[in-house]
Formats: sequence, structure tokens, C-alpha cells
Amino acid sequence: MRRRTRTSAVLCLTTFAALLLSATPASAAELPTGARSLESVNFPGRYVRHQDYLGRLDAVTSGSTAQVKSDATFTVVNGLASPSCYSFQARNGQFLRHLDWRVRLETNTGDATFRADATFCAVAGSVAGSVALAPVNHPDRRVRHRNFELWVDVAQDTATFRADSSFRLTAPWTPKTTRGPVIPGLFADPHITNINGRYYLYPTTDGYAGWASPYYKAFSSTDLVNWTDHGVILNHGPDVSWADNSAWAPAVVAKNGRYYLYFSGGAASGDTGKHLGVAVSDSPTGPFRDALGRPLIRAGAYSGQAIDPMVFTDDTGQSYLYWGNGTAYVVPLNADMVSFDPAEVRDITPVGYREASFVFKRNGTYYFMWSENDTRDEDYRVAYATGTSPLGPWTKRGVVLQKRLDLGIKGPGHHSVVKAPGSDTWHVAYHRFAVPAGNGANREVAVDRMTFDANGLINPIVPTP
Ligand code: FUB
Repeated sequence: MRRRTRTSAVLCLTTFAALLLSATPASAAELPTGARSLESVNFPGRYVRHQDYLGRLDAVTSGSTAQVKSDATFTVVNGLASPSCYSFQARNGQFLRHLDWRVRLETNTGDATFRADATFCAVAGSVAGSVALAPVNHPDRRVRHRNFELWVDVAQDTATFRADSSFRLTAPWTPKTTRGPVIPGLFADPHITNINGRYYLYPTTDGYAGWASPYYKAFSSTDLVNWTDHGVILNHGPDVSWADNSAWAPAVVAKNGRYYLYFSGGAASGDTGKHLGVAVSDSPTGPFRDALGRPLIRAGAYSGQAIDPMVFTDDTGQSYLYWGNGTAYVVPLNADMVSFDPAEVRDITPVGYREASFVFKRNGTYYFMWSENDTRDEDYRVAYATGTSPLGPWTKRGVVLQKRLDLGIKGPGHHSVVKAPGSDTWHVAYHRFAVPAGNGANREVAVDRMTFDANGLINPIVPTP
């Protein structure tokens, strides 16, 4: 009975995913992500903007008010329903979506309907360099202007319709003035690492109710500012037989000339909790394949959820797997990186521990860091301890990253740490409620400096907006 329920739920999800996939227009175009404005092709000087939460096409000039310019500026981001399409986030944090065929601005609820209604696939527009936007769930329609209002109408094969539905992406009327987020859109739980001199970022894809996203993307950078999107590197649906959703908190480590991605996932039935798995690839940007065909740690094998894996490799070459939610565990990994001796698992839970263990070593001292409170709570924060071995014992040193309401920063946590090669320069990647108007399921990724005092203790981390 249980099996049948799970099977039909899987079928439902698979059908929806297949629908979304087949809905993606064939002549897909790629858009640059980041801040942009969208200018009409047949009414140059008029731009997509929102007014009273409705989409319009209005004139914007250098003399327009700051509000008008801001209302005509969007961040092109990863599609909320499909990574091969796009969503458009306004400066107030809301997204363009269609409802009753009118384009409007609303807050992302994270449910499947909203995400689909707010995801548009880019296809070639009427003139070179322009694009048309097809709703991912209605590929026969296009975003078009009619009486200078934005509607989602059935595409017509006429020159007028093609022009009314074509836009040029231009420089934004209101340029970005903040450092964050470092990757446009909704992502969380960033795992940052440096492989052969290049920085890689592996986040959870966010914006899904219940953190239900099924896939991971990889990003890379040489300067921690400009990031290249390498696309989807592992998708629970097709790639992992035992997980369908909840693609949470990946961590990648290089070893033996290969790349190992540790991750968590849940089954569509939702009745078995989260399992922890490991995938392998010959490249840090994947594609990754499930290494075992089964979880490395099954839900329920240890108390707390089997989530938030992280691997630290000591100077001896020995790698250790850390994970946990409520309880923090560590175990030495076998040389194959995909197995361990269960008898070696240790509980290293510090006071205040919630999840997101991260371990690194500096000047002979081991640092064990973690997140406290709930990721939906603005008091989500990062604390740490120091120790003399990867297994402890640990001495708690306190909280180093927490909310800064004066800067509009809430819930900074689930971080990771990276050292610039050949230096003593350290950075921390973490997520926080998206600024503005985010919450515990609409989070963004930031990167800031992490410094130490003369005694090797971590100075309070100053989050930049
Ligand atoms: O993103 C899903 C979950 O939220 C992570 O596994 C936790 O660490 C928390 O950030």
C-alpha cells in the first residue's frame, strides 16, 4: 500500500517534470543573469515595468524618477520552476508571474503553481538580439504588450504580435549597488572550495516551499565576484534512484583525481526522512553520478536528520565526513571516499548545535563551525569551536556571524570557508534571507572576508549587504 502511494506520487512528480520539460520551447535562447531592463522592440524607449503590482510598458528616460527607474529594473535569475528558463525579480524582491493571463508582480510562495507561473523560457525575438518570453507552463503563449499593459497571449504568426512580444535586454536603469547576492537568484547552503586555483560554489537551489528543489548547480569564479553558471550537475529525478526532492546542502571534495559530491535527498513519499548520499565525477562541474546506487547513510540510522554533509581532509591525507541536524557526527572515510566503519562514528555535538558542520585547519588548529537556531528564524547564525584534532575535543568559542538588522541582514548561516591558495586570506560563503523580502525558503548567497586575531580566534564576521 505504502509502495503504491509512493509510486503514484513519483508518477505525479515525474509527469509534472516531464510536462515542464516538454513545455520548454524548442528554440530556447540563453539570457545573461543579473540586473537588466527590458526595452520594447517596436516602442523603443518604453520598458517593462511594474506599477501597482501590474506589468506595463512605459517610457523611461534619464529624467524619470528613481522609483520609475527602479520599477523598470529586474534581476534575471534561475527559473523558479526550471533551470533552463528564467524568472524576473523586481527590486522589491517580488517576481513577475502571470495570473489570469495578466503579468503581475507577486511574492514567491514556493509552491509549484507560483514557480511555474513565474518562469519564462527565452526564445528568439522578432529582430536580431531580441528575445520573446514563453511561460514554461504555457509554451504556446508569449509575454506581449497590449495597450501598454503586459499580457500572456497565445502566439500569433503576425509581424505585429512578434514585435509586441519582443524585448531587448539592456543595461539596468537602476544598477546594483550591493555586493550580495554573489550569484543572482535564490540559493542557499553554499559550499565553497578552491580546486586548482579556481573557486567553486555548490549551493542548494532555493525558492521551493519545504526546500523541495530536486537539483544542484555548480558555479565557478577566479575572483569571488564574477561567477560562471555551469548548469545542473546532479538531478535527483533522473540521476538518483532513492531520492526525488530535497536536494540539500551539497559539499564537494577532490580526492584520488576525482570529485565527490556529498548530498541529502528525500523520496517523493516523504515518509522516510532525508538520506545522505555520495556522487562522483571526473570534473568539479560534473555531471555527477550516484556512486553507490543507495544512500551512504540512511534516514534514521543515527538520531537527527542525515543532512548537511561536509568532508575535511587532514594533512595526513585522511578524510573525515561530518554531518548532522540536532546531533553532530564525524567519521573517518575509507580511502574509497564512499564507505566508512560504522563503529568509528562519533557524536561531537556542541552546545547550541543545529546543523551545517564545517571543519578546516589553520596554523595547526582545527576549527569546527556550525549553525544555530532554525534557518527560518532571523536568529539563524554561525558559531565555532577549536580543537587539536579533526575529532576534537572541542572548545566552544562563540558566535561569529549573526543578523545585522541595521543592514537588512537576517538569518545568516549554513556557511563554508575557503582559503585563497598560498595566502592567509580567508573567505566565508553563507546564505541569508534574500534582501529584501526573503525568508527561510527564499534565501541568497553572500561571500565575505573572515579574519583571525593574534590568538587565532575568528573575528566577528561583518556581513555586507
Ligand atoms: O536548505 C535546506 C536546509 O536548510 C539545509 O539542509 C539546512 O542546513 C538549512 O539551511
